[in-house]
Amino acid sequence: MKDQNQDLEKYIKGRAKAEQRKKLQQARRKEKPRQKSKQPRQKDWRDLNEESWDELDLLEEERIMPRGEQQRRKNMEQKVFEQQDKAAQDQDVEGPVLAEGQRSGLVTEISSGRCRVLIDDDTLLCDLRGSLLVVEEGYSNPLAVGDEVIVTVQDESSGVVEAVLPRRSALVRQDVGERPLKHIIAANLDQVLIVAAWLQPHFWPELVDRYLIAAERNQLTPVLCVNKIDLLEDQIELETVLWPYRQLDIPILLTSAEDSTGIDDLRQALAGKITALAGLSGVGKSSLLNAAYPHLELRVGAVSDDNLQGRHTTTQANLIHLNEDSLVIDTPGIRNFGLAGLRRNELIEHYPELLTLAGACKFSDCAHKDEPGCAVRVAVENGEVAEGRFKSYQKIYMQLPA
Ligand SMILES: Nc1nc2c(ncn2[C@@H]2O[C@H](COP(=O)(O)OP(=O)(O)O)[C@@H](O)[C@H]2O)c(=O)[nH]1
Ligand SMILES: [Mg+2]
Ligand SMILES: [Zn+2]
Repeated sequence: MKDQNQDLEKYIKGRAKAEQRKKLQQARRKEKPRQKSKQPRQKDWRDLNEESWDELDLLEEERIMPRGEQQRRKNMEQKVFEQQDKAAQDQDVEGPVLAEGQRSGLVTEISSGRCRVLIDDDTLLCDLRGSLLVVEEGYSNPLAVGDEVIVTVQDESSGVVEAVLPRRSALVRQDVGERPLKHIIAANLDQVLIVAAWLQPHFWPELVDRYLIAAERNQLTPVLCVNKIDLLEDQIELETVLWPYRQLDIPILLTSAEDSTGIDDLRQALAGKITALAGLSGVGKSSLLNAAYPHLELRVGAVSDDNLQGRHTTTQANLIHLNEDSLVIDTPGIRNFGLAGLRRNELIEHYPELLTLAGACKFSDCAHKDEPGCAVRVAVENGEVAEGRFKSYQKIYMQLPA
């Protein structure tokens, strides 16, 4: 009973925060009444944007909430509190409790219409309540791996998911289709562990940068892990590749699953967190987790295909329990969704070292290719900016819509 109460307590705290937020917003609105009658000029639009960014910065929680989550949260609140009231009446006890026969748990796997939910030490195969299957505002899927859910338990191995508890964060990709829907890859993540190999396969800066952008766009902390460091021959070569990332203050782990270099650091980086794993097949993700947590016995040299949907689910997230309070979510599809919705002119915001230079370019719309007076190119030629970063910027730029 205690765990369930904790979930609801968390929920109530969330509601209190939402209240606070609303009050703050109302107060701000009073302070700056809208001038509806006036035709908006370009500048007014800009002011409005700036103001809303301001607000987002102030309200950390809001910032990490995906679009549409607010409405979902409202609906959820209603459901949970109705449930709570009913349960409290039925059982005549104080404080919030789940309804009879309901438990809360963690979604560990998903396939269309069904999922696995971990409740204490049991995994239940669950159907989704019909009302959940209705496409939610802005989302193409009702729940994701990492979601905390309320389940009506049917027997020791099955149940029905009734509701999804509010998410702390979500890794989302834009769905291709007529409507601008978002697909939730995984929920409640804290960070992204970007795993690259030094060799076999060769370190690939463009892919690392793509993952960094994906992390940033989802408000997740990145950690860069360079594995197979046992294959390194030239330390200077490594540091040349890594210095732009060190300058960006991205935590970097140098590891080897082969000789156990950096495995303690890795364990420490993962402790108490829910971490999304990103990295090419073969860089050593499974080997690293095995080295850090030998009980896992993950298959090495295998593409993760042993889930509910079989081998076709290359974009399906997969949840791995490291220990009591540390989880990893393997997200094979991350390479493809990180940049969805990003436009060319927004890309440079993800390259802070280039962004600070761009202001000094001769032309304000400089694409930093071969324009005269390009400050970015000059800085690259002078070695002030890492060439690898500039190259990846150019490559990704060309792949983005204008
Ligand atoms: N030399 C070396 N090989 C490694 C290391 N880590 C993994 N490998 C090898 O790389 C291959 C792929 O490893 P795996 O863990 O399956 O990669 P994953 O696809 O990212 O999960 C296997 O043959 C491993 O033995 C390492 O640190 N050093
Ligand atoms: Mg693997
Ligand atoms: Zn330029």
